[in-house]
Amino acid sequence: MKLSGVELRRIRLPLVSPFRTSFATETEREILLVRVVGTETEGWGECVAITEPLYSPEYVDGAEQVIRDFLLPRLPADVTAGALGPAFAPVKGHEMAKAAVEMAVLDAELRAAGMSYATYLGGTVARVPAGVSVGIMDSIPELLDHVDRYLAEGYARIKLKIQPGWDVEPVRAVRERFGDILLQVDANTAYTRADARHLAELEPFGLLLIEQPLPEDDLLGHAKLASLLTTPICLDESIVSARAAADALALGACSIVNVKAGRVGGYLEARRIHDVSAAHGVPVWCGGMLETGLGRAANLAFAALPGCTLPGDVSASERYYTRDITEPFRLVDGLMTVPSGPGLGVEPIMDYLDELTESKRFIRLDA
Ligand code: OSB
Ligand code: MG
Repeated sequence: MKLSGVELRRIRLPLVSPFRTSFATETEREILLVRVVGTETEGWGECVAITEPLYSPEYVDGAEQVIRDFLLPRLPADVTAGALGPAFAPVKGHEMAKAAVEMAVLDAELRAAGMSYATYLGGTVARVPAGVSVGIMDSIPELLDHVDRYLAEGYARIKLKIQPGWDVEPVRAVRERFGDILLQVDANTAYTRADARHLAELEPFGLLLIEQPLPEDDLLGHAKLASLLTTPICLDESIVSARAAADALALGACSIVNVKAGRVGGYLEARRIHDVSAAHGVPVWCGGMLETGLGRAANLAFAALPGCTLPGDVSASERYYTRDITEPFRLVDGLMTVPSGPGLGVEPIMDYLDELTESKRFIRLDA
């Protein structure tokens, strides 16, 4: 596939309510979109990097610069998504920047071939159950109200964001009020090895998993914690590649993997993590980064893979945005529909996208 150019577009989209984690409170998303333009086809990518480097070292301005200055000059003249791994390998890290370019190239390639993302990745189902990630709140009654509403909407599992001072009591309150629901927690690295005894206080609540309690580079700490607890440890931030996933599994640092294509350099590497986990008999699930309908479409395709045996953070558009940039994804009978059209199977609504756009530049590749 020959590309004539790439558009880098920045949009700003308010969230329906602030999303608070142990590392930040997000009230809006500043999003970098990548549009690749070929002779017969176009493709869209969404970068999951957030405004500040608080979840991982990447951030949206940095990702834009890396794409412009270091990734686009390395695009092969005849490009396929499969060729990007080797082409981008000399650039260390910056998986979110690489993933955004790959997502757009793969979309263009699959649109030209008339194949959906789900078919390409190996999805086996047309609909997937959805979980929802619930931020830290000011009070337990407020949390219970949110969880109540999400359960009424049909979400199949609830994930509570936790941090020191907001962990055992909110989990207890949700368990007591809602009984035997699928419940898990995510600490986004907020604890240390010294908190093992405290984290063990979560054991009586029958959680599906504890996600990323310790710093991302503390695989051994996670392995030690996993040997103390019966609640499974799931890793998110630590899993930056298929090799990191294989190492984490070999070490016993986790027994469940959260896969975010954006965090690992793209959907091809995400697929490899799925495969290596499946080979170990380890369940994976599709994580989320508050994506718009574009990233959501690709995540749903990933969530349709057979190894994704736990509900993912693939919630409906309205959980995040009053108005999404694509036709909204809806939760129907507790399920989200996996797009089946060519490529992502969705497109941005261009008038609305233009209204949200803060900057846009087109980089010609044939010049
Ligand atoms: O750790 O999974 C996370 C959002 C932003 C950054 C990190 C995380 C999250 C979420 C939201 O938990 C998941 C979603 O998109 O619904
Ligand atoms: Mg997480």
